[in-house]
Amino acid sequence: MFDDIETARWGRLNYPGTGFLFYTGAANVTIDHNTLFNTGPAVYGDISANAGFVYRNNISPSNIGTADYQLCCSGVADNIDGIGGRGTTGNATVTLNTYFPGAVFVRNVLAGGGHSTNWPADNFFPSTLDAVGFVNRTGGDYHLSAASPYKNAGTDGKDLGADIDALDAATACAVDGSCTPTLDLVETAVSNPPASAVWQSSFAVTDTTRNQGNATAGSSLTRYYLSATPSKTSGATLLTGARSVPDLGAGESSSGTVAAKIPSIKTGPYFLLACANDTRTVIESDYANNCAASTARVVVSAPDLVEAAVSNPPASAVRGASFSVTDTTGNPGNATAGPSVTRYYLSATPSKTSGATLLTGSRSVPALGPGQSSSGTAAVKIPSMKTGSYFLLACANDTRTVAEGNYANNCKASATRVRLR
Ligand SMILES: [Ca+2]
Ligand SMILES: [Ca+2]
Repeated sequence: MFDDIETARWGRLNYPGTGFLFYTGAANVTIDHNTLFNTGPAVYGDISANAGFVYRNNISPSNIGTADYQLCCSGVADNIDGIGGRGTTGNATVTLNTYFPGAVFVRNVLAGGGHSTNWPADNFFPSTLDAVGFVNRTGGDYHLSAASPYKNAGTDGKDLGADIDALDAATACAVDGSCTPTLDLVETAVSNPPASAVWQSSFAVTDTTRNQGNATAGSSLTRYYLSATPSKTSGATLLTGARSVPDLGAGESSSGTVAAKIPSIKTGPYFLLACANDTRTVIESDYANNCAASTARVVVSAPDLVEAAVSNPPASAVRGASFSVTDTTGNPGNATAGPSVTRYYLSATPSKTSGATLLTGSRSVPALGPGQSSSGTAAVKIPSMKTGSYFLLACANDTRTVAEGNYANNCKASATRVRLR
């Protein structure tokens, strides 16, 4: 919305009262949905070809008699109504093609101008500004009235001219000084998670972030949590996956769907939380309202592979020798564990440390449902290693093909030790 574009108020340079003035090959300029009150040309371009020019859905006076020309180029100095160019005046399409290659010039109201061949097709030429149908032009209300022929007439189906409601909302504070600009992002909706899920699985979350402040908020990040309570506390677990939310004007919302992945957490029921501006890139007046909780909860379950039993090694052995190990791998977790591999070590201590030596030979364990176990015997071979006294360790899921939250309980040591000679 541009008002008071006039020489009396702003002085005069070369192009008095011009709305938009551009020169010298300005490329890809788009002027869309503006309302302007200018005493000179609404738009003026000159000097050289200006490619990619878009002028659409604008309302302005045409100003015959107060300006030399409307949109022209390359030395045209005659008074014309419309778009002119050297040697092309009289044919708007040729002028545009010559001086504004690729131009779009449609759905503009040019009030008070004559409809001539100097204008491209699909523009509007009411006889006066009052014929445009503003709600109260002299009173400064530039909404279009319900009776205006230019209501919903834009290329996008919106009213021609500026979006006065959006403008009022965005400038309320600046214009009347009655309030302090505030930014306040909130979550207005979050989808329910699946009824059940296992560790390391992903599911889709759809949510809506809204700016209920009275100024434009910059871009932000909405993140997701699983939480035992519907409010976010320090115990909430951040999920992998976040949603980028673009700039939001006052009252604007952004909805979207992303995949969120559950990390290894304690099993049990959880609410899904969506939290706006979770990295606090936007400075807000209120952060207490940034999270929304799902109404339903997801029950998170997980496999947990453990070693329940392991046989004793021989009392003594030599390096390079083989022996049999019988062990039991179980799943006391509450979700099915996929196939896994149990491997074996000799270790100076009953717990597995970096000093443990992996033996050649392993055992394939099939998928195990909750509470199930698998026993079996494997032949293992002692590699070249330091002599001494060692425990035999059997370690479930030792290649970590199954995602578990607790890997600390995966190994079991023999009761007796082998003396390695
Ligand atoms: Ca907030
Ligand atoms: Ca485990």
